[in-house]
Amino acid sequence: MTDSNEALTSAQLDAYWMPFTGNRQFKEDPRIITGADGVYYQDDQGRSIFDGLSGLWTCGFGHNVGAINQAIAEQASRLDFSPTFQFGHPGAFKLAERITQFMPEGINRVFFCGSGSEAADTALKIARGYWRARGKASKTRLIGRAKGYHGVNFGGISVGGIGGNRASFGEGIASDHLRHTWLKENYFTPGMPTTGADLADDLLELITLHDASNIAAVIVEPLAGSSGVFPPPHGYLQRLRTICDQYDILLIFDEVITAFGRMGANTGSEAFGVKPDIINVAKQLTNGAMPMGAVVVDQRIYDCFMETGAPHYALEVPHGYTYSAHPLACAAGLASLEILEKEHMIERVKAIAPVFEQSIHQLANTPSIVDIRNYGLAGGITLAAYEGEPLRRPFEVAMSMWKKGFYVRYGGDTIQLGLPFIVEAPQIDSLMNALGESIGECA
Ligand code: PXG
Ligand code: PLP
Repeated sequence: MTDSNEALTSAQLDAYWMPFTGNRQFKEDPRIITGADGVYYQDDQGRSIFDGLSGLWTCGFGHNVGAINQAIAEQASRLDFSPTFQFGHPGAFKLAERITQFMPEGINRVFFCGSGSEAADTALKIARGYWRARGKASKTRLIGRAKGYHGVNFGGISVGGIGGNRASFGEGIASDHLRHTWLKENYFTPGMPTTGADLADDLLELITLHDASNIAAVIVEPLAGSSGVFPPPHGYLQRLRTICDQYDILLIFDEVITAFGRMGANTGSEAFGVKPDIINVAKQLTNGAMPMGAVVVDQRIYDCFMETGAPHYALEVPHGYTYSAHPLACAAGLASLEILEKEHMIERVKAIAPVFEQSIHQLANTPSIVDIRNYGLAGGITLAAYEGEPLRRPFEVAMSMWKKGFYVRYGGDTIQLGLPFIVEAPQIDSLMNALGESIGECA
């Protein structure tokens, strides 16, 4: 067993370079998760811990979901791996078609990859390739947004807008950034901020600077998740869409967190009423049970690649990953989308989201909270910095929560919540009570 309760040796602790982790602190005081069921984890001390981020925004249906586990096991016994370069297996085609049923009309061609980061770089390459196929090869620059997160690969960090994730790694690819939409006047607004739509006009300034003939695409998260949960201001995404249409720029929605239910809709696109040209998904696609991402494109983009006049046996896109459309991931995806639909997960999110909204905003008067934001089952709390140590308070709060039996995510100056879709009101209550206490302790 890889997850037995036997204590890890220091050689084992030392050997693993943990991702996005303070390795030195962790290894002094390890937090080891050994099991999970429903909305709870078990740790190596036998404690039960409420999962306040659905894994890493992945496990909306809770953990240890029988139908998903079974689908993976059955697939493994039939076909463990199959090449997807020049050959295919049924699950890939079935899942592609199934995904399109959750996408806006016309966004119906699916390129598989292994993660949200791979989805970001894939989408950016497709955008550049599209303009080249259309004879506009100078359209290469990619526009992101401050506070944007598009994973950790070179394309993703170039358009990404979280300083810490870029600054350590030198030159990226040609990009530029819109300002973020976090305005003081909207602090503590439940749901979507009322003002800020005009920030989309930043794109006009970037067009003046770079010229539309040099810009391939704009990529944004419809709701910025990772940097602390920032719902879009009313009208903002509409305005971006209008400008992209006016200047022939592709609009990419990175929906790695927002697709498949968390917004109380199939996608953020549906929740906010704006249709992009490309939608990136990952995480909830397999309920986190297998790594998988996908880039779903408007059919006219796919058709453009098919119609370049190259011989019919030629590759249209020299791009793909060994694990693109891995059979086990496809099986997990098909089982997950079945659950999303048959168990009315989106209706459950819609029903519980108002309880979450009310509950998180009850923390508003807690000292050292600067702002609270929410939409669907995503919430962000910005905490005041200790003098000269902006990152310490969220870390202390999350550690205090862990001791109390709650897993919440901390990053930058925020605490993030991404509740499981199956959460119940009393669980939200206990979570918020504990959070209020923990923030109070770190005042
Ligand atoms: N795009 C978006 C919008 C994401 O949220 C990625 C791309 C990258 O996906 P991968 O699968 O390569 O990690 C993400 C991932 C957090 C948190 O604490 C968020 C993510 C990952 C881990 C933690 O909010 N988002
Ligand atoms: N590096 C080497 C040496 C490889 O042979 C391959 C794939 O064949 C890769 C990287 C890319 O790996 P992946 O397709 O899993 O992204």
